[in-house]
Amino acid sequence: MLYRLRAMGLSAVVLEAGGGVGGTWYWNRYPGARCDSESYYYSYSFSEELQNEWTWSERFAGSSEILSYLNYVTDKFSLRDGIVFETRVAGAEFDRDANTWKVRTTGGAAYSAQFLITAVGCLSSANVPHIDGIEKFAGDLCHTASWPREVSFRGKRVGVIGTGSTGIQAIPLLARTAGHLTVFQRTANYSIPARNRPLAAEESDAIKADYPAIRALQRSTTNGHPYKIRDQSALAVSEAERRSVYEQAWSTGTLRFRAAYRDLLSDRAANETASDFLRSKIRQVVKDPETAEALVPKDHGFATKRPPIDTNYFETYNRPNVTLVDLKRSPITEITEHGLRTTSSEHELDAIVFATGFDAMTGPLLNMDIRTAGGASLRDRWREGPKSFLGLQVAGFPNMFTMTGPGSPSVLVNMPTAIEQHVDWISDCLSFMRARAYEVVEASEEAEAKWADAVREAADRTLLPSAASSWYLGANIPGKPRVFMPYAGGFAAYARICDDVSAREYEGFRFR
Ligand code: NA7
Repeated sequence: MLYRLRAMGLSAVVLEAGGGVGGTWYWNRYPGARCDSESYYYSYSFSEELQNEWTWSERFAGSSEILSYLNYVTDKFSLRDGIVFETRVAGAEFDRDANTWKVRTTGGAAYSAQFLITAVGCLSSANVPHIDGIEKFAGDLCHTASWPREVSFRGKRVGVIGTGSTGIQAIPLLARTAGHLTVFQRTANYSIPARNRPLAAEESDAIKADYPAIRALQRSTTNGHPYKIRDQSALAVSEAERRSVYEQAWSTGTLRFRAAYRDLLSDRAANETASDFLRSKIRQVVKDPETAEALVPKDHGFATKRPPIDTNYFETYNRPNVTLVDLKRSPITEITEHGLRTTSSEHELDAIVFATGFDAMTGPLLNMDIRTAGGASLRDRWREGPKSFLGLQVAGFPNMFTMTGPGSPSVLVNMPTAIEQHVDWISDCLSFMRARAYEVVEASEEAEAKWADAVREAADRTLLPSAASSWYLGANIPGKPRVFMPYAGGFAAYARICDDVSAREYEGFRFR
């Protein structure tokens, strides 16, 4: 966004809480942190030169390589001097007389700007559960989303709480060095092997040569990935054929498994065929039948929650130094000075790792205490759940754009693709305003209400709202309203809607 604003001749300042660039990849440095989309398209497309000169070393880049890439991008486009690091926003309020946003930071600094563009990420507000006695624990406590720079669990008794994408990436690596690893699992999860491997020079060259087609394909698909979902129902083929398709998808690995059939996320019976296949894989891999059964997800269908990909996750439970505790059977009651207690047992631990996820999508925005003219807060406005027009603007909050905000496809899409589409759209809107000498843009309440219906209807056409414990629904945070937050109508369809809105001179927005 900064690059684009500068290219338009606008001055902009980026306030960044971290001590360096990278966002997610700056904070999430836990062992095994790696992108779940393939590196060559989990990258920017806005500069052909950039995508041709950067070479990824692995099919799935690890966090340190992604961080190097993001630093490289920052320096290549001379963006560092536009970023104020270690600066956290404490509050922002719109001044209707001056048509400016006044922003306060936790360090006491103040900024004013005509536009406030939030680029705070969807998964950046860590969820540390309230567990009785947490303050008494004498060992190391850490959350994967703010991993300490210097920490070693070598030989220690380590407990991990959480088996989402993060836990599933970290657990195999933590198990290699821990004396003993105890995994505390609330909801069993599906996972597909990542099949990560180094990218050979010829493969990278071939990808680079094919970039125009890859990018065009990404922009035409549901999830912003460069492959199409098979246009066939899982129920239209014989069991043997389906099994062979799933075996093939299993050996290819990656999130591409979701593309095996077109109705995996819209038809319960179709979904069940994939879910059953994946359950059978867990039972095959995990040797102890009781552990295997506890690891088999039974309460939700495959990919109705964000599906993780892994390297040796289920295999890790065959190690003698790894134990699974099923919190569905015996929930945590308290943390003690020396460990963790459940309703059925006590576990002595030297370290507890919270892989407990995030207050997704709304958390990072609401933490900033954003208020419109007159003092009404976004928190009050969103008490019943987030509402926005296109996930880009909130009625009553003029000149504020929410990049990858709730109501946009965001987390259902390869993130850089979603981000770049928003950067383009916001830049075009600012150019439109400049050409017409408008100072203020604000989504109308009618447009916002209609979009809220569209977001709900899109989700209801899928099985996504059926996963009761999903963070897409806010279900992981006690007291959070249960509203399906991202737009599930697909990336390409969403981008078309945004383009139509701008082509009709930003219908649904008011300017002055
Ligand atoms: P997730 O996917 O939200 O996973 C968090 C895990 O922590 C999940 O298994 C939760 O169980 C568990 N959890 C959360 N709170 C508790 C409490 N109080 N007690 C026990 N267990 C708990 O976060 P991740 O960081 O793994 O992944 C986030 C996204 O990052 C991922 O989807 C990708 O987009 C990248 P639950 O399932 O809620 O029962």
